[in-house]
Amino acid sequence: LPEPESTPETEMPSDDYRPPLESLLNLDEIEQEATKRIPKKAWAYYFSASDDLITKTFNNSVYRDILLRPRMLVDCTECDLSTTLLGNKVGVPFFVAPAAMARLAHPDGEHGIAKAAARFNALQVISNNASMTPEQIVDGAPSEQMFGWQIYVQNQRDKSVAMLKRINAMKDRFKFVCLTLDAPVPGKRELDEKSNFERGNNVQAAVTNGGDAQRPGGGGVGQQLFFGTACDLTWKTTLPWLAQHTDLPIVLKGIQTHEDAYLAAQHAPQVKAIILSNHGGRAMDTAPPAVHTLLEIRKYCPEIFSKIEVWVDGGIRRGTDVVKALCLGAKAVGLGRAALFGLGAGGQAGVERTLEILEAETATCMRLLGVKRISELGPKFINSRR
Ligand code: FMN
Repeated sequence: LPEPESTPETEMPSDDYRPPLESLLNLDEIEQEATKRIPKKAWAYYFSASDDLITKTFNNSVYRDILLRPRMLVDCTECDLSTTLLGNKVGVPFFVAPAAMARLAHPDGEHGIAKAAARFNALQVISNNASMTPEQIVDGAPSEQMFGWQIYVQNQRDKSVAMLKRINAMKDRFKFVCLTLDAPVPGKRELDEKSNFERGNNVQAAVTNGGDAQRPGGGGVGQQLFFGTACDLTWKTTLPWLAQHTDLPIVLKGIQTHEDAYLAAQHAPQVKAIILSNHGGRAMDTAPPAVHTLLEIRKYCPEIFSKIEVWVDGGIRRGTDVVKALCLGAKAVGLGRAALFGLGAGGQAGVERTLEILEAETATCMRLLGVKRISELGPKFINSRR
């Protein structure tokens, strides 16, 4: 036998070996690469979820139990992933969900995510607690690129009103305000606590958007990253208050039951969409994955699909996950950690790689199903026995 050219030892990559981004083939590999590259505290902040991570784990596994029904002998030469969200054309049916403090992963931060999203004409929802100002993030974005701005209503309402004014002034860029409902108090994220990620230190340095980064008192259990979010929001008072301070359509994020989805739809047309979300398992542990809420809505109040758009997020890792959610009635799916880990793996280029993989996987899935356009997706492609 010929001698091997090198021994296995000499082929072992060194600790600081950086594989080319193209060699990372799926979102899990990108997360693994980011895990090696980003500071431990940033990793703990991104990775962590509440209590026993039951909801987070379920988010990540739930799509595996849904099976697809591919049809044969359908011409799939063409495959168009574009769709519309709130009447705006986007290139792909997935969007970047609001996630705080992207600069902890990489100096490109949310602006790097925006530039990556532009390549795919993907919607980006900017967090209330972003690590760059909304003006910095959208700076230089192509005019057709769609942004939304996410708000946590602050105890000091004047701070929220001031931010809403700033967003209103950029109405040409921001197509909606997204009110997050599912985290009036933070979940108990023990991994995050363990990492000694001190409030008022990294957080203050990272948050530059005028959000209320500091909340005196509290601390301890799950409190490290509490941003002064108000706990006294109600269906009766909060939506009229918000409508008073923004001209933009409202999207409600964090809906987890068909009852609340129904209530949200009662506020159409001001409320134009809901995001079924459990905050990536970071709020209430043992809350349902979004796809369960989607199924509840299909069963108990399917009429709301014609009144408002229903978006989902949580645990999207594969193109097949995207397609399954769309088949069950979601208009779009959001990426939380996937975008952050993409950034951690390689800055803007890492996010581009993440979106490129998901775009290619989604197209492959559609072609294998026998579908050319997003509008053709529906429950007939889902195996109802599961
Ligand atoms: N949701 C918000 O509405 N506002 C936030 O500021 C926010 N920050 C987040 C920060 C991190 C590190 C993570 C992981 C999630 C955050 N989320 C926030 C929740 C995401 O918008 C989204 O609902 C969730 O991450 C989706 O789950 P996935 O991470 O499995 O994709």
